[in-house]
Amino acid sequence: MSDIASASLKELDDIRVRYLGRKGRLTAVLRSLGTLPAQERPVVGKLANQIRQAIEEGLEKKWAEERVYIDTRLREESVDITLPGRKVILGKKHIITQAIDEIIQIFVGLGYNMVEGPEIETDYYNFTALNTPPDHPARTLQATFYVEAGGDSESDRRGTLPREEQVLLRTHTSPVQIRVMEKTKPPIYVIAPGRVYRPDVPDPSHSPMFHQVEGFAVDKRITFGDLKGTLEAFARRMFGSDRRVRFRPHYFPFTEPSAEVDVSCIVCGGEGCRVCSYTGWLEILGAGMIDPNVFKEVNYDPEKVTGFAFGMAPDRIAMLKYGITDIRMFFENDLRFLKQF
Ligand code: 2NL
Repeated sequence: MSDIASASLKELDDIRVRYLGRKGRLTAVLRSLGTLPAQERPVVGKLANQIRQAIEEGLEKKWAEERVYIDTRLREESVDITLPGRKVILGKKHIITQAIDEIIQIFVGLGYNMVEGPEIETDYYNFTALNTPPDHPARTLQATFYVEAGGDSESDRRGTLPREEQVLLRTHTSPVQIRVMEKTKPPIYVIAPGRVYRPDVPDPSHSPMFHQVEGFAVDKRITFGDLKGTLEAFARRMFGSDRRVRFRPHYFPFTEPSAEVDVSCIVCGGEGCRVCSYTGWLEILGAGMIDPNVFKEVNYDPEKVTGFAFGMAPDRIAMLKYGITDIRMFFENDLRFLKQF
């Protein structure tokens, strides 16, 4: 009995069963009290009761210690199942990528193929092949980032490369279309998305890098009517089934005739609002019939094939769609802004 204080709970319980259980030794002693001589009964009875008390007290103490231990563990190791779960932060596509994907999907649905090309181009693909005259303002240092430049005159100190070999950052994705035409025969239905660069001072409507999605179709007997129908179908899928499109005469070196294309305002539907400057129309595209000089550059016979081409800036489309008033917000990578889309 001396080791009761240091016994484990299991040992104590074994002791309890051994002595106090139904078949326990102390139980047997207590039961047999009646058989003992009268003068021994109180002595044995008292001793038996002391032993029972010692075992019971020891057990009670151990149980109390055990309860403290269990309570502590429960408290320290418990999980608060009422707490909200940890949020899994999923990334998402940049708003401009979403806009580009949407545009591509619409044209893929019309049978176009998506093609990409280099962002670093030569003068030939970016300008010359696109019927851009040597003295066109788009070729100046104010309008094009040159990587490796030539230049023939004293006043035009860009370097020593022949003009068409000058290396530049593409100012539109049209050179992709030239590369496609060089390699393939009509019929061609291609959509070319990507980054383009122009040395503009950043302001709410200008960024030195922005995006373009250009499309073009070359086939037998493609007409301006095909261009109108295609862009109307695009505008309705992109902006809503009741949209209208309007073509205004314009000029591009690479198309003739050329047009700027407006869509009825995607905010007010044409009623007139702040976004459309109360005109009811938004300019979203440039387009036209591919100039015969462009076809000659890629050895297509302009007597046998015709085609249309169009270009748009998904940055501008996303701005109009979401009422964003500063293009620079797209490229500042402030997650508080980007997370909204
Ligand atoms: C705009 C205008 C345009 C084209 C791009 C093109 C390409 C080839 C031949 C002829 Cl290979 N044209 N592209 C034509 C008209 C307009 O883009 O406002 N873009 C944002």
